[in-house]
Amino acid sequence: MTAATMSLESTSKNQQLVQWVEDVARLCTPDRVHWCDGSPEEYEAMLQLMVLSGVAIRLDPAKRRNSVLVRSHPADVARVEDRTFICSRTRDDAGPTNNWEDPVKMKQKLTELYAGSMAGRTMHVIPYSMGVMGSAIAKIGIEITDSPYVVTSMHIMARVGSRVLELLGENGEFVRGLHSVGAPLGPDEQDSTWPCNMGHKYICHFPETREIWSYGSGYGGNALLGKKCHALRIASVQARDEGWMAEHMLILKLISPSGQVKYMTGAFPSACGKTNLSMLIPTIPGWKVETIGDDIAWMKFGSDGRLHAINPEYGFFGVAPGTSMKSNANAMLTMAKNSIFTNCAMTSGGDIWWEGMTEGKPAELVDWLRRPWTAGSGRKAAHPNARFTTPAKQCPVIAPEWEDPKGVPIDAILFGGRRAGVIPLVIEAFNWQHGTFLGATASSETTAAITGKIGQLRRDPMAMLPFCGYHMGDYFSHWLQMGRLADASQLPKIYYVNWFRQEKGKFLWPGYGDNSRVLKWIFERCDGKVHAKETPIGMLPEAADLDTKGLDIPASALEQLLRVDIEGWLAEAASIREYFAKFGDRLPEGLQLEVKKLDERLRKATP
Ligand code: O2Y
Ligand code: MN
Repeated sequence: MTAATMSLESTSKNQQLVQWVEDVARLCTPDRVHWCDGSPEEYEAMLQLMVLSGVAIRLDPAKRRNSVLVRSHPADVARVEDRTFICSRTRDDAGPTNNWEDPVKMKQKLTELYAGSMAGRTMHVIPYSMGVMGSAIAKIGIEITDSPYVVTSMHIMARVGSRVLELLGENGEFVRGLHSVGAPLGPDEQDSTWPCNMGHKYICHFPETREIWSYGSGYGGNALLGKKCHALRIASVQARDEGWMAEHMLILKLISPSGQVKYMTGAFPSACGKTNLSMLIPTIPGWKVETIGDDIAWMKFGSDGRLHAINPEYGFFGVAPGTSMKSNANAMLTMAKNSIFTNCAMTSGGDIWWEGMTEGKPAELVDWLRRPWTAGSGRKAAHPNARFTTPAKQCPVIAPEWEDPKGVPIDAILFGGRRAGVIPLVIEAFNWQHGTFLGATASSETTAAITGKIGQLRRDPMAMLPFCGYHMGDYFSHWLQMGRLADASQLPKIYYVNWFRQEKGKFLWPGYGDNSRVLKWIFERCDGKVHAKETPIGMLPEAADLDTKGLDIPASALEQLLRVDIEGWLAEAASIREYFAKFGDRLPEGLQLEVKKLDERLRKATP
């Protein structure tokens, strides 16, 4: 297939879809409409278009087969939280943690922007399934976009193509995603290498009608609408309404030396190493991790009464800088072929490079801004949010059951954040309500990458702060409600972990593969095989029960990592109370009770 032979006729029997596509084409006035079939030929045709227009550059196939490097506009390099809106009918339904705009007003404004916005371009219609096609947990979406980069990225990140339309049939439901880079072309106008709109960027969600309208950005989470927009913001609303959970969580499978298996999900704020944890190589002999997903989990109760999780995605869209054979060998091996690299540097040998990939730096590169770069320049060669987009099935440790339509039964849910003080290495929740409380209070000290400010405490409940499509107080209630739906003994146990504890500016815990030592303790707790001590903040390991064999860690560091700092926790409880006040009367009673009980337990323990 070449760009000239792309399918221009609708292949759908779904009249609502056909009508919507016609309406959008009338509004956006593209030169042609292309219905994506999801074939390898289509992927190649799109890559070729990107290469010819200067958006993409092919990497040396001897080094990285069938892979390209794409460089974006310097003003379009990441998700834009301040331009992301939840346009629910009322402001209150979006809640205090989301930007809100009236849906009618927002649609008026965006309709004006979309008018003629695809002139000179092709409008691609991408049918996609989040989750294995036909799974009872999966959902269908259609993304309309004028960006070939989005088409190729969606090929990797979701299950795309004609089969989705067959599954949709005449009356199937789907999430409608409309995306335009907002850069129409005049008849003789030359395209830029990364079209986007400098003046207007909007990433809008209409939760009641399950619609996404994105305008002005061609980058990542702003443009690949199946991911954050659909699989988290819209899906969180669908999940609330239908009694399941859409979470910002990795899914991993931990295998013991005797071959026993536990499945765990983990919610960590962006840039806390979720991808690394999901494909970790344990340092404890005989233990193995396999990957199910690195970013999003959809969870639903199965007929066995247990919570089952699927990874709705088909690929990984990971942060490149810092990824290396040392920090995440499995990710490096996954992206050895068939991958798209965005905003990485390029070597003289036609491969990619980023900070932290190798011990030393190459002497010369072309940086992500296409400028010559030398090791002594003092500049970063790759953008800090440079990304790899790579098929999950290429991961050497992908679990064989990662595409099981039933999902995998979850034994433990992990929450975490990046905290230098107070929060111990691991806490086990007393029960589901207490676990929900731990998740709701999750926090990180900010790195420059998140807010531009360093060391400020940012609460990121369940790592969903940028991704919850409705009022966060109602989201907490939904968590508590899910707990009530199941027999307590069938529910996953809940943990809070903190790999980032420091003393005098030095990390106390080695992290990376050694995090498997904490996972092992959790595994054994799930089987009731290891003791935990009851403390005011939750159940904690005895130092002797953490497997530290072969680890050079002083007893004092371990003691510090597992200590309950009563004074610090009293301050933490006060800060949580202040944070919770933000949710007003939408904060569920169960969470109010948990902060009160925490405070009481701490005061009782005060010497
Ligand atoms: O900046 C972007 O558009 C990417 S954001 C992202 C991508 C993959 C996984 N997680 C995230 C995130 O921000 O949580
Ligand atoms: Mn994420």
